[in-house]
Amino acid sequence: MKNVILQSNDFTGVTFWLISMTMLAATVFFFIERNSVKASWRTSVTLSGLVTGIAFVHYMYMRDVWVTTGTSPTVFRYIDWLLTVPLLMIEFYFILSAVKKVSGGIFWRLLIGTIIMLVGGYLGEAGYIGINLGFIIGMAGWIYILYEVFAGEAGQEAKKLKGAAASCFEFCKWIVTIGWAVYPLGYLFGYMTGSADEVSLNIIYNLADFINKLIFGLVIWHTAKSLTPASAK
Ligand SMILES: *C/C=C(C)/C=C/C=C(C)/C=C/C1=C(C)CCCC1(C)C
Repeated sequence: MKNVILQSNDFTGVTFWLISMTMLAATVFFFIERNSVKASWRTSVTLSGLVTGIAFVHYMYMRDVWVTTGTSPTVFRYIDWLLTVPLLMIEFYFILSAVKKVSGGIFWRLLIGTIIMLVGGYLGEAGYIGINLGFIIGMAGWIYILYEVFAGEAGQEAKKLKGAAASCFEFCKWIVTIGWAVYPLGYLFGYMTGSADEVSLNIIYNLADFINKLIFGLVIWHTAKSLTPASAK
């Protein structure tokens, strides 16, 4: 218990503070803005607000733990992930259904695949099952949902989209491929091989969350806004 207040040279601690504040601001923003977009896009913007709202509360806790103890176990993050990651993933269903009629199967496959990915990772990281088994289950879940948005039914439906909705789906698809790769890499280097230290790991996770939760939400909001005719505002 060396630091009980935030130290000015504690860069990781500063990023915990920055992210918690921006998550709060984003939450307020998304909930106010949801009423200014076309009805078919409101659920998507609401989900974005829920994601940043849950992350905000969770970051406040991780931030305090970090400042007082100088650590923030990755297992803590799973509490946030178990709620926010499924909400992010079902955004693909809501992007599609904002512009066309799509089957509910897409929704369930995205939700279930995401939960398998997270539960596998959690069980592995918390020590309930083997490290490798947890990683394999987690990777299988991730590959399954990537398949769904690239080549599965969701991916096929997305090919029929046009304009802003098409670019939105495309952008979100790459976020869950490249932006999300940080977390399995964290599992690999932080937990399986132990070669990444907690300071760098937490900075990277904090930055990744900023992109994967906040920028992701902003792109959806921006798309919703651009597809809302002036008369409907
Ligand atoms: C806002 C938080 C986000 C977007 C967190 C995403 C987390 C993942 C994509 C985690 C994925 C994992 C694997 C693909 C395999 C190993 C276990 C996980 C859970 C770290």
